[in-house]
Amino acid sequence: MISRIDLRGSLPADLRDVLPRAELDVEAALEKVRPICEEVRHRGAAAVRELTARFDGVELESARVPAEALTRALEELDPAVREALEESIRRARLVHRDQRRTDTTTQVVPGGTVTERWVPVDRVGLYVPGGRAVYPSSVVMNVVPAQEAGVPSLAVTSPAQKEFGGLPHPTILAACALLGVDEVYAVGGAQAVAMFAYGTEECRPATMVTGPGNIWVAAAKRLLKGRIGIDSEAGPTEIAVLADETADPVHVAADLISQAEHDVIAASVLVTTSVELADAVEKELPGQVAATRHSERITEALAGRQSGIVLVSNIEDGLKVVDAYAAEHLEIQTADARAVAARVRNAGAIFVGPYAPVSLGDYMAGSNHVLPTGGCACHSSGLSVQTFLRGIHVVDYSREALAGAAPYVCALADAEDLPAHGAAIRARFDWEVPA
Ligand code: HSO
Ligand code: ZN
Repeated sequence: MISRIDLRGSLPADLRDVLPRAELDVEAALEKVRPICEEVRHRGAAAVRELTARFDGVELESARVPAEALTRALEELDPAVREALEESIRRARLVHRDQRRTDTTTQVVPGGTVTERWVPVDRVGLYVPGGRAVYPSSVVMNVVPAQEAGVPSLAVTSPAQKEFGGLPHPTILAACALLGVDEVYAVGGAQAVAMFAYGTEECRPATMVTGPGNIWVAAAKRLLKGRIGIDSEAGPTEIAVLADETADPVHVAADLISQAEHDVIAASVLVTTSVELADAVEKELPGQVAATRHSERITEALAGRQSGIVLVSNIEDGLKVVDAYAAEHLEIQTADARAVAARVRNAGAIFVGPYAPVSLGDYMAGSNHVLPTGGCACHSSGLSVQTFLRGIHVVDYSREALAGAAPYVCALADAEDLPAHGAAIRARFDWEVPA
């Protein structure tokens, strides 16, 4: 059901070559996505309507979800789901509020200061997947950091669903209503990213688009990046578990299965020092998989080349392996899990010990679940308030402070053969500053 890679003994020079990982060919998708984006760019709302009819089988009168639909979705929301969403929002707000930045002013010389001023982007388009993946929790994870960052204008888009009269899934609409988001569109795929990038008659262009999506969304983000700001190109979800003989195989198996449930190309990787644990998890998997609703999808994900059990000689090597893998989610289920977790350098989010499964983080830990995938955790972070802020340097120098810097500026400008740079300084002092 799940393959094994034995790395006991010496580790290979480039671990990434031997570790399981999905190949997602975003480059190939670019060619398909390019004409779609061009259509939206040149023909706006009409193109969005046609593309939605073509790809989602829905004839939209307008891409904008009417206010009544949002109100109705909230009224009809199951009270237990409403309570859970409210609690998820409350916890996420606590964490994200603490991420706000305060401006800092550094006095470089007397009369010369540099202030870093944190300013939110003007307008954000948040993408929430639809289809098989209906994630009202992702509405929370996108909207809360943008709101806490102080983004003044915020729109959500999610694919039109035939079975819901051409609107996005009602729980997604209800989550928007709970969060106070009233600008919602029933548009998915590459055309949604293009709609935010170029704007249409119905939707003003956004400064930034964030949120997970399928390969078409990832390709459109890659194509339009620059025209519009993006977060990461989210790929299929991943869980890695670093475990020793103290881990409970029932929990480990359940956690591997939980993320395999997302997609046939989702990745579940166990890195362990214990052959006994590996055996016990392997024994545990089939029963748990058979008992769960999406067993077919999960079986395919676990059997895929992106999933596997990796055996290592010791925790040191285990740490090297998980750092090389740079998982979106990393669980540490070892003795002294906190100490081991503190040594991890590459992961989107780390879940420490037996009572912090990834599912907790998906919904209710307060942490964000939009995280870097595909190894991007070695250079990127998940969504946070910081994603939506820019740090603007404000330079404020007095005449005297500039005079003190002038000879240095002139010397460096000359060294770079850019004399006009030096002249711009000298112009302020006439002959006072020697050439
Ligand atoms: N594990 C997914 C997020 C999610 N899980 C949404 C359930 N719903 C990617 O972090
Ligand atoms: Zn999940």
